[in-house]
Amino acid sequence: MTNAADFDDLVAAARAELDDPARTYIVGKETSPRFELFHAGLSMCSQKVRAVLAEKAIPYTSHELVIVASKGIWAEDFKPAENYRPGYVRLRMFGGRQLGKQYAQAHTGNSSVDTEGFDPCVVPLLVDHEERSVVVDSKLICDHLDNAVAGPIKLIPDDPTVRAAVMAQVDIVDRSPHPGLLYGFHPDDDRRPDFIKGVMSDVHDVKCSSIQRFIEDNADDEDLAAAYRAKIAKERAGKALAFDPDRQRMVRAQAQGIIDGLDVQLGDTTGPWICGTDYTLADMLWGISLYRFHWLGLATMWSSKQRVSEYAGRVYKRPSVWEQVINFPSPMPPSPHTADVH
Ligand SMILES: N[C@@H](CCC(=O)N[C@@H](CS)C(=O)NCC(=O)O)C(=O)O
Repeated sequence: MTNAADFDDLVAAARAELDDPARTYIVGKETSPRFELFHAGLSMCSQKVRAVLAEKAIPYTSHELVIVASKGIWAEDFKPAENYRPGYVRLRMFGGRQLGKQYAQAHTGNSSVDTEGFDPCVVPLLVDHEERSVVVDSKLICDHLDNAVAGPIKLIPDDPTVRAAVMAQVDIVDRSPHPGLLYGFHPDDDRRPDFIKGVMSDVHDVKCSSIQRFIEDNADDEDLAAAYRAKIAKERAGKALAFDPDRQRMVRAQAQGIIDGLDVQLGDTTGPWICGTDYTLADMLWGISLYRFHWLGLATMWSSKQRVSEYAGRVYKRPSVWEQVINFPSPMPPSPHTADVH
């Protein structure tokens, strides 16, 4: 698409489908910001982007989406998740063309575009009105924002050696099995907050039936239907992973391996941050990742690792992480496991 009016129409169509105008607001002092973010309070990938925007003091239009079907939790009537609506998915498909990736259809437990492919039905999504572009993956959005706006801090250093070290850590977090842990029913040690266990018991089926309805309602749009069909395949694979005891044990072991690796890396750094004396995107993403593990009851993975424990304390306290993740106004549902984070 090259036509400016078409671009604006595509963005407007995604906006028009959102249920509640109160969940759209401007962050910062500008009346017509360059950036527009479709995101969700509890989404880890959205948390990464919000923290970058906050760290760099970038104004933006914020659309907070409800990414779980309502079923009487968010509203009286059934409402399909807002990230499945056709206008939003078309906007993602437009942004996704730049990735040159197949749609994700399997599920290994992580949601990295690099290893899993492109999911056309998720948040976050960034619109850059100056470049008239749409960026659809949190790692790419963080990079895009860091390059586009100088701001008070450069989160991805220019020096090629340091940059490579930072991006290696970013990739570890990007490929961590957070969805596998959030959605997964561990057979012996399911520590997730009760609210989450309840939501996850039938979430895959609810997602698939919502999407099936959108396929039927948009039968004339084959590209859209193909995107939806891929999402259904991915969610079916996700359900198989969530309820498979052996694979859940493997996902947990993989997470423990990641924490063990972090501990080694912390032993090697000149500190106080993961790649030396400067705070970078790597520290921000580790803060968000460790807090998610913590919230899921998995701070046990570093209970005997003092370095990780102290590092977690440091990265949680960074104002961008504290305000955009831990204390965000529409927060992750409460967890008994984070009572020690204050
Ligand atoms: N690689 C993508 C993954 C995005 C993703 O999986 N988003 C999740 C929340 S963190 C989502 O929107 N899930 C809703 C769904 O699958 O229905 C990114 O980093 O942006």
